[in-house]
Amino acid sequence: MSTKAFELAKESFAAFGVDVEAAIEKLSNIPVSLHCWQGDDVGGFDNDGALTGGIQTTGNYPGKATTPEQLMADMDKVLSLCPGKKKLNVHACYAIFEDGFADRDKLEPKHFKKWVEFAKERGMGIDFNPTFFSHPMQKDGLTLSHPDKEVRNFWIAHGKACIRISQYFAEETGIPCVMNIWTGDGFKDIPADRMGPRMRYRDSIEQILSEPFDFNKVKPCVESKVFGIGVEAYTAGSAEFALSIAAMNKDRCLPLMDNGHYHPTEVVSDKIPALLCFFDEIALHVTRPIRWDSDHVVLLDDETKEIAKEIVRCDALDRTYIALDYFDASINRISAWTVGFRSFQKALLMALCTPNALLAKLQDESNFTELMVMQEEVKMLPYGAVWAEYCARAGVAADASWFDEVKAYERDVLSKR
Ligand code: RNT
Ligand code: ZN
Repeated sequence: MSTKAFELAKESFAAFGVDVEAAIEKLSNIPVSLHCWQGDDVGGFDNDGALTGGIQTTGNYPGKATTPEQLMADMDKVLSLCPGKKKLNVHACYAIFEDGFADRDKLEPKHFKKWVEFAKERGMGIDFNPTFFSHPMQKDGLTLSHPDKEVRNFWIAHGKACIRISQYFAEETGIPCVMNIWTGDGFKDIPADRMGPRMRYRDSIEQILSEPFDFNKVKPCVESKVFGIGVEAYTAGSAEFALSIAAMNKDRCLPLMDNGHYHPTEVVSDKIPALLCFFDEIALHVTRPIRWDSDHVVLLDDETKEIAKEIVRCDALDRTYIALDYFDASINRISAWTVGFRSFQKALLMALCTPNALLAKLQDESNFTELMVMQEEVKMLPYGAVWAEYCARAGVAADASWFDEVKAYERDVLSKR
């Protein structure tokens, strides 16, 4: 069934020693975690919907999901428009209360039963996130690093509850659950004590990690951030902090890098191989930073391609947990979700079709002139024909015709909400 264009592309790539059949096969087995929070602007179901605590969505495009059923239906639409292997990424604030409300420190596996059913029916694993924001116990912008022990204990209990829920997800699905700890803890203006909050943050995370779990099944991570909205001067979970805590607790914790969380000229693509020299496994949030915002929809831009390339050429596809993390409330959310997922699929496909060994050889031979020539040359290889074939085999549109379905869904479903 493959097209003439694909057959020709295959030959073009083969001339560089690239086996596109192998690339397609590989790509269809790389799990990429699809975050539920693009569907409702990080609202969740356990609070009044106001997003507080260092992150913000902007825009109010009509039709956002307000119930678990709507969110799941929307996500299903996205899944049907994207090729590739998906994993589900859920935040604790998306608990579904069938027999009464439970606060964050009292959450149990049963509050996520519906998500397990959803994931299992679709053959997906689940990743999880304690929600350290949008809650009254986040006091003065602080959670795990708050000076008041009562506040910290509430959030430590939340973290431990989430470890138990993560273990449940892993056991139910048979797929490891990445559990990511991110807090917006920090200060708007110049602090008088930078170390105190970090010492308390460290202690709280270590208490959470003391909850028993099987590290083969649950992969706790700590995500760093350079600054947040309303916490511009200082964040407790800085890059050095998060990396160090993961390094000091290597038998139970991974570092998580979100490429929207660094100074603008720093790139996560360069940090990936650095971390892989020291950690067996790492985790990523793939996003797109723009000025002060860390969470624009992922596109097929240079850094996205470079991130995918590093994962592939470090041979780290099974050492890297990939999750998407963006939320745009100003455009059709189904479309935003889909563009981001498809863009990262394209980036991975391009990385897998790049003659990485050939290029690395030129570098090792210090043949930098030819390396530059070849790096430019491979940019024009016919990736599009391979993408079209990959999508055809996955039963999804290769071109933008998927957007017709989004328009129909907007007309028939979203606009009626
Ligand atoms: C925020 C972090 C964090 C969140 C999610 C919702 O800057 O990137 O990962 O986006 O937990
Ligand atoms: Zn993130």
